[in-house]
Formats: sequence, C-alpha cells, structure tokens
Amino acid sequence: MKQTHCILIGAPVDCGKRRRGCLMGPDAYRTAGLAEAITALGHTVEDRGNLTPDSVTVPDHPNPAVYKLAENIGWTQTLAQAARDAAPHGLPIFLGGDHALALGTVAGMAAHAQTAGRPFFALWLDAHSDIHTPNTTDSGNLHGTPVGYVIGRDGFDGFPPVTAKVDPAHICMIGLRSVDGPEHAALLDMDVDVVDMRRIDEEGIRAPLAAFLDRVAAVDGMLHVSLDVDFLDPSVAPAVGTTVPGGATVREGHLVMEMLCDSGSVTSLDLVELNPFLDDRGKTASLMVDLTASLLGRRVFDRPTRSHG
Ligand code: B3U
Ligand code: MN
Ligand code: MN
Repeated sequence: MKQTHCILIGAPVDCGKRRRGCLMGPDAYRTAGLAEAITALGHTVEDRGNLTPDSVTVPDHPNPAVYKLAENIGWTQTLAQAARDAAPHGLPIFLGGDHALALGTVAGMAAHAQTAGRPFFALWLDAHSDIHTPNTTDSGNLHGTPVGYVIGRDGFDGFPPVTAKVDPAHICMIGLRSVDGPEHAALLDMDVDVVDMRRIDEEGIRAPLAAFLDRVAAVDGMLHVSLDVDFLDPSVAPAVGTTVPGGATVREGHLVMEMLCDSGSVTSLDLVELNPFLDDRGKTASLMVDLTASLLGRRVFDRPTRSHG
C-alpha cells in the first residue's frame, strides 16, 4: 500500500448511550500501540490529541428519552469541523468514543468529498443499523442515530444542517444482527446495501463486500469506514456495552480490512464503541489495532497478484 499520512483524532465521546467508559477509548488505542503499528508499515502518523466538544444549549426534546442532546450536538459540530480540517492532509482515523461521534465525522467527510468533487460512500461494520432519529429511538441513545443523520432524515432539530447528504445507495452495512422495528421500516424504504449475518453465512463476507468496493472504485469514490467493536463476536471483542452474540470472526474481520486495503478507496476511518472498562487484559483494543494494521497494509504472506476480484 502506498505511503499514507495517518492523522489520529481522539474523540472521547461518551454521551451517545448510558453505560460509561468509551471516553477511555482513545488512550486505550494509544496504549495498545496504534501509532507504532502504523509507522511499522512505513506510513507516517500525526496525533492531534483528544478533542473536546463545543458547548451548546438546547431546549428539551419532545422525546423525553433522548439522552444528553446538547453534548451530542456539541460533539457533532466539533467533529464535523475536525474532519474537514484533517481530510485534505491525510487519512483521518477517529479514535472513539461511542458511535455518536459518527454524526460529526461522516457529515464532515461527506462535506469534504463534495468540495473535492468526488462521490462519497460509507461502509458500516456493525451489529446495529444506527439509522434511528431522535424521534424514533426508544432507548434515547443517540449512538443509534448517525446513519439517520447523515442521510438527512427528519428529526435532528438543533443539529448542524447536513450540507452534503449521503445517498443511502452509497451505504453498505455489514454484520447486522440487531435492528429495531422503526429502523427496519426505514431500511425497507431505501437502497442501503444490507449484509446481515444470514447473508454472510449464505454468501460469505467476501462477495458482498467485493461488489460494494467495485461500485466505489467505478466512480473513484471516497470511502469512509465506520468500525463498531460490536461488529465482531463478543467472544473475541468483549469490550463493548452492547454485545450481540453471533458476530464476525477475527478471520472475517481481517479479510474485510485486507480487501479494503487492496481497494485503495478508503479515505477515513472511525474506531468506535471500545469500552476499555469492559476489556479483558486489553484484548479488544489490541484486536482493533491489528485490524487497523490490516487495513493499512499488514500482511502475513503477500502475493503480488492477489486482489478481491
Ligand atoms: N438499536 C438500539 C441498540 C443500539 C444501537 N446502537 C447500539 N445499540 N450500539 C438503540 O438503542 O438504538
Ligand atoms: Mn454502531
Ligand atoms: Mn453496534
């Protein structure tokens, strides 16, 4: 893989759900050796440290379940700007933090792509579809809403307007196994490519991902990857508040990352939902670092001709 300048951006977002601990995520990735793993591959790394959210005040939300609305809006503003600032200079890697951070990172990267005049795509590696709005969520946890926000669903009053809406047909979700009723209804109405665990069992993970990557490459798209720890099976990645059994294996995770590397299309990455408080001697943080290394070119055995096609 060609030499890349990786920009680490700490986003200790912990307001997207009630269970605390994701704020320790950025430092857990640093402790697990993320920067060293990247430089060992011949890339350069710049660590911009941890951000703090803009402070905003908001009126009460009509859905009383909604949790920490103002803080989530503050983070969305901060991270959308951070993404736009970093994108022209390298490959931003957002160190979460819970998945509410993606309201800002994806909106910011999509705005950057629009300015650059390139189509924008997103790959959602997650047990969940995260396509709620503040009005449809029962839990009130806004880490379940980033996809809803970036595609421009109604119900995000008070959030920054989405200047570059993501086309649902440009989103692929892989790993789904927990989808709420209103999310299911929304997905049936749109062209998101949904690769749930059943499809992975039936088709393997390679074929649907290869088809999506071909679509991205055909139009020279910019691809944002949002990797939720709960994409992986809890037996190998226990450090997450919302474990769902039956997730991706270590081998599937690495294959996805290697195919993403080969595609050359990835222009930004979120690492989200790591809760180091729940980890088992750092094994989840270390696995996330290893997966990132695979995305950036680490190989066990290289054959020059291998590709995903
Ligand atoms: N869909 C559920 C659960 C959930 C979504 N994202 C995560 N969990 N990590 C909800 O609360 O919106
Ligand atoms: Mn998620
Ligand atoms: Mn999830």
